[in-house]
Amino acid sequence: MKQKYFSGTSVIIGKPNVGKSTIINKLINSKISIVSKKKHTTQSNITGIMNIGLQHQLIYIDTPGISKKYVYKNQNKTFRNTMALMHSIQFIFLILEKTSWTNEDEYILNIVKKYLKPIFAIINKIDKIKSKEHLLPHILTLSKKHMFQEIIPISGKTGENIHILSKVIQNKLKIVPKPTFPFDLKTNLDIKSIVSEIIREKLILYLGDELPYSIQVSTKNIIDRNIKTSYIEAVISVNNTQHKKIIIGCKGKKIKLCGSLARKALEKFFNKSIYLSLKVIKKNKTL
Ligand SMILES: Nc1nc2c(ncn2[C@@H]2O[C@H](COP(=O)(O)OP(=O)(O)O)[C@@H](O)[C@H]2O)c(=O)[nH]1
Ligand SMILES: [Mg+2]
Repeated sequence: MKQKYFSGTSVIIGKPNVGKSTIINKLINSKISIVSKKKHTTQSNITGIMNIGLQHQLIYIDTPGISKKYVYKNQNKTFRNTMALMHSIQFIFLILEKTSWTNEDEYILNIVKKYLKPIFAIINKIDKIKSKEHLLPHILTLSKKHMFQEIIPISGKTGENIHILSKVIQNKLKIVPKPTFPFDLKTNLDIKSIVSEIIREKLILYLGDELPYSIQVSTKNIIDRNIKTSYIEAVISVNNTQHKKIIIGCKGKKIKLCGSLARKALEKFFNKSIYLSLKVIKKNKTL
């Protein structure tokens, strides 16, 4: 008899900073998407894969936050990319923050409900809700906004209730003739992209609001020197000399510190010693 597979893709959407990336990392138990206090950290759609046994594959897509002002300008490529996904996914996880429901949430709901896919309202950051008795009336209010499949309170940070997200879709998966991704993958990102994202996260963390949004990190080489050590070479591209100065800092102090934070995070990720070489260049200039 032919082997059957079950698969389903959920897109994780919401305003910036509601915890979308934290949730995908927790779901697949691996850091594939950048988390930060700064808005608009996630720049592209990132796929996380959760395999259950050898037949069930739950695919999650983390997306950049949707912001009314960017959509209005209609020049937002990331928004268009997210919307392009809507036809091929099965479930929508609309991430909301604590007991709030804002105009932006309403706006996002109105956009995504047009795709007629089941929408789950996910109330994130419940660890920050002081009086839990506010939760129930909020759930009631939400249930009047839309026929949500379910309304689920969770904490991406502590992991509370996170398993419910996979449970609710597990018996709604569709039968597919072959797995969408190989069963040993956790993400479709290649290893160089993951390394670049880890470095970008540390730059955001350390440079905060000073950091220009336009920077790009690109990992050029990952060379295994031996089983215990790898050499990684990455390039940070910036738009102009001013941005370059910001990142390098006085006597190279900033880039050194960011490099050291990134190296530690990479050592944790690879579980080996890392020698990290970071270069800052102006865009369109080859090395
Ligand atoms: N207390 C708390 N903080 C959270 C939770 N989820 C995310 N955060 C924090 O919220 C901020 C934004 O998270 P992030 O995942 O980058 O949000 P995104 O922009 O929606 O992807 C970060 O500082 C996270 O640590 C949560 O469940 N509880
Ligand atoms: Mg994010």
